[in-house]
Amino acid sequence: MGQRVSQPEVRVLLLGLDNAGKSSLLYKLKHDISVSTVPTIGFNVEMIDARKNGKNISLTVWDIGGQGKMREHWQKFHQDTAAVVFVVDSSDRDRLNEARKELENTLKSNQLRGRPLVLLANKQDVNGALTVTEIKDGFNMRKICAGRDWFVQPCSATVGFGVEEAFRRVAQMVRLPSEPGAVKDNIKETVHHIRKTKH
Ligand code: G3D
Repeated sequence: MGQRVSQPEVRVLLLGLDNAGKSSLLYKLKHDISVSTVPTIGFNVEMIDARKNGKNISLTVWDIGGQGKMREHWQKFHQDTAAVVFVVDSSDRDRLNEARKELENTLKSNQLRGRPLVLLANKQDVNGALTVTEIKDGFNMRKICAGRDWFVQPCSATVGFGVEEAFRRVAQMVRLPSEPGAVKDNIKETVHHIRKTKH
């Protein structure tokens, strides 16, 4: 953790419908490729080491969930977010439209304008799961992601494939705090802010 202090930190928001696999994904990250966690205050956050342009960076991945209490903080989260990872349950054809609407709404946020998006087509280990092409077409990705970088990554949070690749992709796509147009993230300030306003 000490080593990380001088590393650029960027915030990544992990979103998706309930049951899409967000917790499983964070669990996978925590146990396979991340080295520390900041648990407990109503949401999950993991710090992941990544490389960008030959430098070490930290991605702080926030799963703020849909709990009522956290909603008041959403705007703050959006504001400081450098990239969005949206998780889709590729095995749930019935909820594809609901997921698309959720994503579309998220991308309308002014604070997220121009931020890169990685869509995780999760649960690819399930027989009959929607393919990346089906999801791209079903979500009309070219249209809803106009004006931002985006990428669709097939993965399985339980088996483990595709997850590291996705976050490597995120690291490539984000702007670092030192780059023009970047957003600053400060995990300590945010945790402090939430603790202060929680009660
Ligand atoms: P959420 O945090 O987005 O709500 P969870 O989703 O991580 O809780 O996952 C919901 C369910 O989907 C869990 O099953 C979990 O094991 C399963 N799941 C998550 N990712 C995958 C995957 O890649 N493949 C498969 N086959 N299942 C996955 P349970 O049964 O525990 O509810």
